[in-house]
Amino acid sequence: MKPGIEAIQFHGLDALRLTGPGGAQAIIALQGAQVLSWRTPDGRERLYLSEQAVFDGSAPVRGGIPVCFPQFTALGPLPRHGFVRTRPWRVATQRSGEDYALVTLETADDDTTRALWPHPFRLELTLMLEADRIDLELCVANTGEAPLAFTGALHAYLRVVQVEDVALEGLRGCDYRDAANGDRIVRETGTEILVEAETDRAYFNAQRPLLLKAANLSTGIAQAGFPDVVVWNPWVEKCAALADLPADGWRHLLCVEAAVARAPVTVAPGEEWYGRQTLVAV
Ligand code: TA6
Repeated sequence: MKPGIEAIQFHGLDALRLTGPGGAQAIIALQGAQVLSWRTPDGRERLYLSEQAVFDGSAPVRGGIPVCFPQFTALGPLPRHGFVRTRPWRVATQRSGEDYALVTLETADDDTTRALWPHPFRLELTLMLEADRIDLELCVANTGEAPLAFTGALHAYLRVVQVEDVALEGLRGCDYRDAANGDRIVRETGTEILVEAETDRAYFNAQRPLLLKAANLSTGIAQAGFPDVVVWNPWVEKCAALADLPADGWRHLLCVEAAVARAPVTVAPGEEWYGRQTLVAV
């Protein structure tokens, strides 16, 4: 099948299905510019999407790759993880070639966003699908006349068979804020991170590529522009408290997020900022 892009409905949401070389597939919803599925040519689904996710726009969809902007988690007065997750985005460009399919979605400020946050802005999210990888690039354009400061993330939910069996490499030596343990700052000394309890860590200035070792769902993870990496798993109790996750949801997901999670990034009037996350099936 040749690479291409088609408009579909996915759980009632307007979405695009990208087909890449070898039958790779990705689905991105116009709500939130949220990637909701990524399948490699071997047919394996690589992203976690909760079977209890809400698709009616009343809450962000639990899973896939939510775009968090202009606030990461509760680091400010805005709704948690900002306000673009439930916003309608529109298709700006779409194209495909022999070995890729690519789509750019965009959204901008309006009365609703300015009531919460006084800044004119335009966001573009570009998804590029190739045989064994996806690239997501977020562009933040300051279309106003004053500087704009933001935090945020590409909050990727990676699917794993059993989170207790995975190891994440590449964060040794980084300091992290441990939100599951009173926000203390800790230096990572392990070569591999194992998930054995609730884990909610923002690793600062984490610039090396990461490797999620997870049997037949192993993934290489790289980022640019985003300074920080967030690693999140709610574990048993937090998972039980989240209505849009099944009781065993925690076991099948590990969020590895390209983030601006420590200090806000400032974009000058008329300027643009770019951040990218690449996921490669290995
Ligand atoms: O990125 C980690 C985190 O901020 C966690 O603290 C956790 O609550 C998660 O994101 C999910 O946030 P959400 O608003 O989607 O429930």
